[in-house]
Amino acid sequence: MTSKPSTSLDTDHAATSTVTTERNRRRFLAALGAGSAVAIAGCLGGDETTSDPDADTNGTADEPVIDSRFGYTLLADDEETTIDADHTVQLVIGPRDGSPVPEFYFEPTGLFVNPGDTVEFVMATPHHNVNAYHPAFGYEQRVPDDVPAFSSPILAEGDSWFYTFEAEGGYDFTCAPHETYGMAGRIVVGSATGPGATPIGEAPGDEEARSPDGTAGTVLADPALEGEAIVEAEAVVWADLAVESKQLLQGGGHEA
Ligand SMILES: [Cu+2]
Repeated sequence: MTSKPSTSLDTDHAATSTVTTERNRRRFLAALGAGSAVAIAGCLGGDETTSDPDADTNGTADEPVIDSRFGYTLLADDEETTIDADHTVQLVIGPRDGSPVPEFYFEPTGLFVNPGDTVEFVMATPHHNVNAYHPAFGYEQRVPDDVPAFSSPILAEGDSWFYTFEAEGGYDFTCAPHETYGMAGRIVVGSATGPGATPIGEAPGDEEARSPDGTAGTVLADPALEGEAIVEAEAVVWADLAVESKQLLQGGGHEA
């Protein structure tokens, strides 16, 4: 009925905060999991069977799984996880002659791998992703049949994303934030076959399927990135592509 003085309200608020903090602490302890609880119980009770390997939850049991849809993201500050990759591709931002708009590219831009090989995509610069040209994303199909619509998150400098290329054939992919600037690449797995080996704009897809957009389309159409050329060279670097293939078609800076 009577209004409380403000100091009382403050005290109530402080008490509520304390309760909330305590609840969060309990949730945190619960989140540590059964393995930790066993370890703590072992300490308190003098249990001598603490050598049970199942009680050790400190990461050693968690083998990284490279998902066929989401790959595996390894953040730069994760110093405990290591994954063996067969190949490395850098995601790069570099200067562009005669334009303030930089070049965005995969290095190497074309790569040959064997079926089952794992590729580490290294964020040499920030704010990129790896994004398949897949019908589920609204594109013409430029990956082998039955390959999931794989993509990485948009990542920060120093992060890595791992993907294992299982099915044989050509795989085209882009960096979604920088597609129109020409950031696209091609990996040939085993042989230059399948939908990804067809010319740009001629791969399977419904009427509304988009082809690689902007400069990504001209980059992927560069003769140096033809499937057989990649098989021959094993790696095609950005400098191997013609200057005309890299010219900006959208996003400014293009001069006829
Ligand atoms: Cu990018």
